[in-house]
Amino acid sequence: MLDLNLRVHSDLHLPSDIVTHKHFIDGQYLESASGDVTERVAPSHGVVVSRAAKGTEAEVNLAVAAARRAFDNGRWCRIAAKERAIVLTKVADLIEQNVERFALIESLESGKPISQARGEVGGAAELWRFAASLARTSTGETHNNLGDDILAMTVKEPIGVVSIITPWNFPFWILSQKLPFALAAGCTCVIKPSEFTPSTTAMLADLLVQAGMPEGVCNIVLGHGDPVGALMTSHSDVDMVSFTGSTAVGKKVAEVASDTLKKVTSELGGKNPQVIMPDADLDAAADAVVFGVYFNVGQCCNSSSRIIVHQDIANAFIEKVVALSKKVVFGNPLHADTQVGAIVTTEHQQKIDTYVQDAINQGATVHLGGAGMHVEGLSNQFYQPTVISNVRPDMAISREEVFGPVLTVLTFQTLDEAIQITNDTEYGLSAGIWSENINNCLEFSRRANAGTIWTNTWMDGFPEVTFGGMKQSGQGREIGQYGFDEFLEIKSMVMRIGKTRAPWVGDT
Ligand code: TXE
Repeated sequence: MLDLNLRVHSDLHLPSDIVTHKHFIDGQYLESASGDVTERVAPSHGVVVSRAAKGTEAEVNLAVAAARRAFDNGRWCRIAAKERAIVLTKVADLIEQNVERFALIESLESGKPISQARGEVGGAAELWRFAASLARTSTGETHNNLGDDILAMTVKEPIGVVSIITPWNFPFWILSQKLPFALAAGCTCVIKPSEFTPSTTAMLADLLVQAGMPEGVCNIVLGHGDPVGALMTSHSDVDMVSFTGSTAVGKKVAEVASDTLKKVTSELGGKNPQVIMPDADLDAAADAVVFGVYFNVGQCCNSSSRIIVHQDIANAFIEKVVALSKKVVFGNPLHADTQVGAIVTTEHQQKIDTYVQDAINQGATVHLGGAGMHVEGLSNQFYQPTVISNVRPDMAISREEVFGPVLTVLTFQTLDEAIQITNDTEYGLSAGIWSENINNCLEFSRRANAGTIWTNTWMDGFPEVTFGGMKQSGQGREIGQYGFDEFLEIKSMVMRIGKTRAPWVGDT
């Protein structure tokens, strides 16, 4: 058995009741017409923790019709932005009042540590507040230089009905990267959480009602990608799809949506590198590498699963990373100290292990871990912190999104080479560099093909700073001003001042 820092006991009790959820459509809570439900078993504890209505096309049609009506009658998009901001700010306050309740079920459904779940739910309130501020400060442009008799302006209008489809890895956080921004813009929404983590999205419905959100503005349909997500993507009454998930499904969403030419924004996978230069603060870099790969058990689009380290310091750096990995607290998500919890499903755990075993069979060196693990009194759905070197850039483990606590180490000799390896991927979500030399940092930041570049840090994020991917990591941006603008259409208004327009049809 590995020498790991494990926690097996809970600080919190499992809830005595299974939480149940209905769809939320046009202000009403509805069972599925079929009566079907989906149960979620906590990956860490192996017991059923929630039971959610399992939607069909019937519920999607009702939800889209409600969102369409609520948009077209202007009950949300034509009120003053100040009024929308007041509702969004109230939702933020209510989220903060409900952190504990939301965090417990989020932790149980996803397997993430309770401390992290509290941070994500509480932190999401700031996204709602920031979106509220953008609602009030949105402006367009005027053109006052087109001639004495012309005044033109561009105004921004909400795009319409938005389908929001979210994954299981950060259920409430990712929802909050999208929904408040869409609502701030004046859009109405149909939301589908992952079938693995429906609870916090479903529980938001109550908070929306308490905050005074008009009926039909936000509709929540629970269920699977097929048929719920698929119809939310193809429906002709939907104007935009905002999707976070796998690159494979993201491509499908873009393809299906193209039939009606609806707008798609997507936040997909990543294979994110951190480059470690020999002059870096190696202790700080090692800590960030460990954080980058084990946070959320590596089930994170921003996971820094590829370390590109200078050859001269590679062995010493790997030793530091392995030593720190053994200190990270793995185990029971309901223990206050736990930093790394369970893997979302057994199928996903198998997928992670296949990447690792294939790499070993192809000659990779395992410095730590390399297998699933059982945590005493809990389940088998945990994976050992794993550090692997001697991988080639062409191996699947170096190129594909493993989405587990698995670090691969590649080496380089020059900054040019490090940048070439960084960009040798289909993905382009994030990248980082560690160096005390500002020129190295700036050159890397300009030449790395990724939506976010971190310098001497990893995964620092702010509601103000936009986020999204290049290449196959997605389309469009989330959060920040750019993320808000995705939910707006631009309209040009051109006006003659006085009757100065010469007639097109002459007298002859
Ligand atoms: O994602 P899916 P999965 C990556 C990661 C992971 C892999 C698979 O590599 O191992 O994806 O995860 C809905 N039309 N990421 O299978 O299937 C689905 O119900 C419309 C990266 O869970 O993409 C869920 O709500 N929607 C990622 C959402 O899409 C469909 C986060 C995501 O599920 C659909 C998660 C369809 N045809 C996984 N099929 C990130 N960017 O962080 C499914 N869905």
